[in-house]
Amino acid sequence: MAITQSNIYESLTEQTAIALAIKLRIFEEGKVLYCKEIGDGNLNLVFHIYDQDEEKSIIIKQALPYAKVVGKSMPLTLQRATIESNALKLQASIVPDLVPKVYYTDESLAITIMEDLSHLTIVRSGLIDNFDFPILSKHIGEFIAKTLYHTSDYALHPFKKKELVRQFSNPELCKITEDLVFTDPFFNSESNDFEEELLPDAVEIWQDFKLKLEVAKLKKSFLTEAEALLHGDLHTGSIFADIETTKVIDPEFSFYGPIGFDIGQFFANLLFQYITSKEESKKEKILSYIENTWHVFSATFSELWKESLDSYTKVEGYLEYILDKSFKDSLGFTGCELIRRTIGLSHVKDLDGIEHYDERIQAKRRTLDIGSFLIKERKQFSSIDEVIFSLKTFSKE
Ligand code: SR1
Ligand code: MG
Repeated sequence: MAITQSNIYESLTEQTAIALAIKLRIFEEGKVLYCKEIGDGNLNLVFHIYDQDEEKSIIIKQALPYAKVVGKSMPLTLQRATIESNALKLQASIVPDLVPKVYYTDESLAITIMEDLSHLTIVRSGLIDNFDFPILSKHIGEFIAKTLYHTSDYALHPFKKKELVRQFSNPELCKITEDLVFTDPFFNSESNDFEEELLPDAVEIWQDFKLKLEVAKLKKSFLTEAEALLHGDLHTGSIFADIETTKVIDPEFSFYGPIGFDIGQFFANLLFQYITSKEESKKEKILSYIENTWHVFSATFSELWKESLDSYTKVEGYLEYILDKSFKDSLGFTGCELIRRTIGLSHVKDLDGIEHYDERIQAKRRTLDIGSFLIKERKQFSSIDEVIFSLKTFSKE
């Protein structure tokens, strides 16, 4: 992978993206190239470039100096492109089959050129369209367990671990999560965004001091526990998949945080489909994805734990303590993600895509209720089966 610093930053257009691909000789000389900007995320430009015979294609991802979803009033560091490409590179050394290949990066232009995954489906859209992803939970359970274990103090020499903590210091993107996930939705903040009908539900959240105390504890974990290198934004829009392949993309929010965070974000984004689906069989399938993700995560992590050279990992009960803490934390983080995607700044199409207005409001109310419940009651749960049982009971009430 080449990394250069040869250019002055300028945001690309479809034409200049093609010119860059030609300059870098990524395609055979003389081929006619086509390009389309396909970015539908909140922050970046994404160019899909392919040749006339559709034999070769690439993705050029470029960070903008501001958050696309808000505009120039929300400036944002270009350094996130470097964090993202370094995280992809590190993840590739641990789980090469579960991340896209990086071909080239340019820090000054804030670009990463990578494998085109457009033959796969973004999991959020696929789930909304009722696709099956039979291997997804196994792959994500492994992705989380392996990337987190291998970047933690359980696996690394303390000097290496601290060097990585420094390398992946990501204050601006962490601040987005601190505000948008942990703070704004729980207060009457300007950034919040919800339908008028949900105002009484939002006010109930803002006045629920038991809930806010628990969110404060979760935010404290996020702020202070440099346990492992997280993906940092592991929602279903950050995963491409089909029936046999899974690729995790977009780790620009990567930083050292608590193990439960990635798990919680993934659980929450699956739960949107559990909450909005009307079909019993689909609801069961979503719950089975959640259950299996946890089982694969804990089994894989426990297996890797045996390799640890840290003396304390041999002490009876320590692994169980780490797993139990991560499990309870993950339920709390799930709740925060459910609530923020409902009344906070950045929404999801699982909820906003429900065309019938009353149905959408009802789905959002259920999301807020489940979110608050998981945050407040997370410590009661000691197994994923209990959580699944409780979610089923919750839906019937
Ligand atoms: C202003 S950025 C909003 C959200 O988009 C990203 O994908 C993260 O989830 C962030 O919170
Ligand atoms: Mg993203």
